[in-house]
Amino acid sequence: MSNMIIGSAIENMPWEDRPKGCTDVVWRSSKNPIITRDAIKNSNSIFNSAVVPYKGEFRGVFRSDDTCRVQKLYCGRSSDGINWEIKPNPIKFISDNDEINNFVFGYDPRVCFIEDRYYVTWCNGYHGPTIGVAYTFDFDKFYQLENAFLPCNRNGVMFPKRINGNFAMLSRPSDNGHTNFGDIFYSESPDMTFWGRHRHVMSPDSAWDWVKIGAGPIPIETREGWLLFYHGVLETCQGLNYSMGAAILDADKPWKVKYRAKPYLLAPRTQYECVGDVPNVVFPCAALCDAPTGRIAIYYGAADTVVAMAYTQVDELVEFIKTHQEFCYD
Ligand code: BMA
Repeated sequence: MSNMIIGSAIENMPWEDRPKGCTDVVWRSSKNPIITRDAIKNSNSIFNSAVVPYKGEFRGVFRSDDTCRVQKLYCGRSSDGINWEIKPNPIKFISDNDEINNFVFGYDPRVCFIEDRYYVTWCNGYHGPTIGVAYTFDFDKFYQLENAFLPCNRNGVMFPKRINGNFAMLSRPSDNGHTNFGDIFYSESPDMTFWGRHRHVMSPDSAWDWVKIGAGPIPIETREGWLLFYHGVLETCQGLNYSMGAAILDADKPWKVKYRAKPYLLAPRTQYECVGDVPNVVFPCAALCDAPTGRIAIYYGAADTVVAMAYTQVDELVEFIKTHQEFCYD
C-alpha cells in the first residue's frame, strides 16, 4: 500500500512485477511492444501516444504516421490497457474556425482529464509546429480550441487540475526542424484560450539530456509535489538519442523544481527501442497511476515505430529521485 499519489484507484490497472534479477527503478513490460506498427490499416508506424482510464476501461489518442507519411491522431479503446482497438480513420476535430481547423499534421498527443472532460494537446501544424488543443467527453466527438501558443512549440502537457485558479500547461518552445535546443516552460490560462504568466521550469542538465528536454506524461500529483517524467536528448555521431528522466515540481509553483534525478530512468537498449524508423528513441507520452498501490504504468513510443510500456512504483521512484540528484556513482 502507498499514500504517495493523490488520486484514485484504477481497478484493472495494467501491471507486471519487476523481473527477477532486475534492480532498475523502472522496468519494461514483457509484452513490449504492446502496439505494433501495423495495428491499423495504412499505417507506417504507431508510437508516441496517450492513454487514460475511462469508465472502467481505457481510451487513447494515438499517433500514427500513415503510408503517405502524414502524421495524424487516431482514437482507440481497451479494456485492459494493453490490448487496443484503434479506429482506422483519423480523428476529425470539430471546429467552426477554419483557420485553426485546417489540419496539416498532428503528432505526439497527450490526454488530460480536468474537472469534467478530457483535453487533448498535441503538436499541431500551423505555419510550423505549435500546441493544438481540443476536448472530448466521450472519445467520439472532439472539439478543437485555439492553439495554445505561437509556433514553434512542442510537447504541450497539461496539469490535471487548476493551479492558482488557472489551467496550467508545460511546453517546449522549439524551431521548425529537429530542434537542437529546448527548455521546459510553464504557462497558465483562465479559459483555455489565452495563455500567459510564462515561467521557466528547467533546462538540459546532464550528459544524457544536454541537447533538449520536453515534458512527457501528464504530471502525477504526489505528497512531494508533481512527479514529472520527461524526455531528454543526447546528440551522438549517429544522431539523436532520446531517454526518459524524472523530476518533482513544487505543488503550488510547478515552475520550481524540487528534485531532479541525475541519471536517466529508461534509455534505448532493447531491439524495439534501438531499431525502427528513428533508432534509439524512448519517448514517454502517458502514465496510468493507481493511488492505493502506488503503481505507475508508463506508455512510451519506441524508435518512432511502436508503443511500449514500462512500470515503476511511486514510493521507490520518489526515493530514487531524491537520492540521485547529483552524480552518484563515484
Ligand atoms: C521529436 C518529435 C518526436 C519524435 C522524436 C524522435 O522531434 O518529432 O515525435 O519521437 O523527435 O524522432
